[in-house]
Amino acid sequence: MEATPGRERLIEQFKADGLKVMFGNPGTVEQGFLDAVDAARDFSYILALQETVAAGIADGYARATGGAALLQLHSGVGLGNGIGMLYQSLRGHTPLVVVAGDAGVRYDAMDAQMASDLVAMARPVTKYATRVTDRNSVLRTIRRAVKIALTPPRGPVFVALPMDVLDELNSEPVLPAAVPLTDVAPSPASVGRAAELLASAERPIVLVGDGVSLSGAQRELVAVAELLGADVYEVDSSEVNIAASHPLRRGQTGHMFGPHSKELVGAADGVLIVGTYVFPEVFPELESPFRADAKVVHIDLNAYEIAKNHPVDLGLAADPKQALRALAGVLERRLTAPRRAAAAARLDARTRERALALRSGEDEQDGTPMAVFLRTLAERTGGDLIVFDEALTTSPLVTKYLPPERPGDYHLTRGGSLGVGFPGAVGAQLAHPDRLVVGFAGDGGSMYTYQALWTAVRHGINAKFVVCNNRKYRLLDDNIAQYWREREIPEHGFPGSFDLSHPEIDFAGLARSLGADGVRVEKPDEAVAAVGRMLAHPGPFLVDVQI
Ligand SMILES: Cc1ncc(C[n+]2csc(CCOP(=O)(O)OP(=O)(O)O)c2C)c(N)n1
Ligand SMILES: [Mg+2]
Repeated sequence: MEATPGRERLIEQFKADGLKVMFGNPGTVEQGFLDAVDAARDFSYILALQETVAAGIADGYARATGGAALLQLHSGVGLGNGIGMLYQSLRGHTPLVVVAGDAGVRYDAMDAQMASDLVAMARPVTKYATRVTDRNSVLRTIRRAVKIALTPPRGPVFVALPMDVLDELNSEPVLPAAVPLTDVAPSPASVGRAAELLASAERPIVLVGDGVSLSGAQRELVAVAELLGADVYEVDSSEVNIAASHPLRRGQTGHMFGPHSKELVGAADGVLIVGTYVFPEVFPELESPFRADAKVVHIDLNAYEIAKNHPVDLGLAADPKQALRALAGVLERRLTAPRRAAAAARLDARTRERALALRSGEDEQDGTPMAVFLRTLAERTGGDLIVFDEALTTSPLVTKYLPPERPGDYHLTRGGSLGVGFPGAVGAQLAHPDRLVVGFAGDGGSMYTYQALWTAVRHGINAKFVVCNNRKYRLLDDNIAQYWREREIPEHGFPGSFDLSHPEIDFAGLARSLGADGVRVEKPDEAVAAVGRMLAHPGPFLVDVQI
């Protein structure tokens, strides 16, 4: 193949891997490459004004497409800015292909301005980090990075691209990366053993995470849960792994407190863990939260997470869809009539409970501006929208009115890094230009990445944004109240650093200054009008809802 400059060939490689959009923020050491990007056909660059924003948009785009996304950062300083967001991509298993320029291999010994060990910086927040130093290993390295990013457990990868290496002629073949298929089923003997361990449980539970949605195993999960009559808890779940309306779905175990999760899972005598890890809390229980005699089966493609902290009786490194389908088949054949009847009774009880809860579902927040806004939005759209949820303490209200039902229609923040909601919505909207996408963020969280609105306007990405404005870091108030209770410290005023009440932030004004439009909602009737304006507005629009 005829040799061409590496900076141009690299773009051909990205395109061969289906990476036709690059999110980023530029710098001088990437200038030659970005020049080539401008000239390239069928390849676009989405400009963000800060690297956290670029990383967040790329993350949202990858989550919404289900594929990889390409992120360009500027040298060590840009990578440094992006690292908090890359951490959440790592925790959430987003396949991001991250590249950054450096001045050139020829300058390595100089330790000059901008020089830094990019690979060492990227390593803790990526699955794989490397630097290309040979002109004829640029494409090979990118292919390897793409393969690693997309192979479960998925995650971000990093490739440093020195300017002099990209300026040289490159004669590598342009070929798509070969990503291995991982739809592997466990052996019949292993599935039989799993069924044996779980079939006799009288209080079975299933703990699920995003490994279920990645393998498209929602239907198989429901089949197994119904056969066992098992409650399903979501653990570290940020996608739709089971429809919100399914009677066996019991919600999330939570990200903060181990004792809370233990309370939920501690009585179970049969535990099936699928596509997640136990447990994701910031303050987990150090002892196993399961009953000593509980039988625990863990299915995941991510073998690292199986029995990571607590022993299991059986671990299956297998694809959740394949494994659950096989397990459902065996349970169908082997469950005795009394066991089936008991499982059906448990499912029945949960179905009745759910119906009752729906009937008495009124709560004191229902008349608030936020509730009216959400109810109106649900009515006007018939629930046909994509929600990117970083509403934090307002999230329960958001999901009450806009329940996560269909895979792909709901993405929850993950990994603990604030500022995911608005960029995430921009990425999801770019992935689905014909859908309505609404990003929800707290007043605190939104301010980490507010510039995402500018990017949306600049590139004609018509996402909508909602600030859940309580003028505080409310989650921190809630958490410190728990800390006081645990230590018997008397309640007192919350730390001043958790307060955002002054000076007041004019979120709608801020949206306008970035080229979007916006409105503030203080009263319930204003909420109804705001939904109308938001839906009618032809571009990015922000609603600041006072809580
Ligand atoms: C990058 C980053 N900085 C700080 C924090 C710590 N933190 C966790 S929750 C939170 C408050 C979020 O406030 P807001 O978005 O307004 O939501 P609310 O809790 O009020 O619902 C903070 C500051 C974090 N998780 N990530
Ligand atoms: Mg807040």
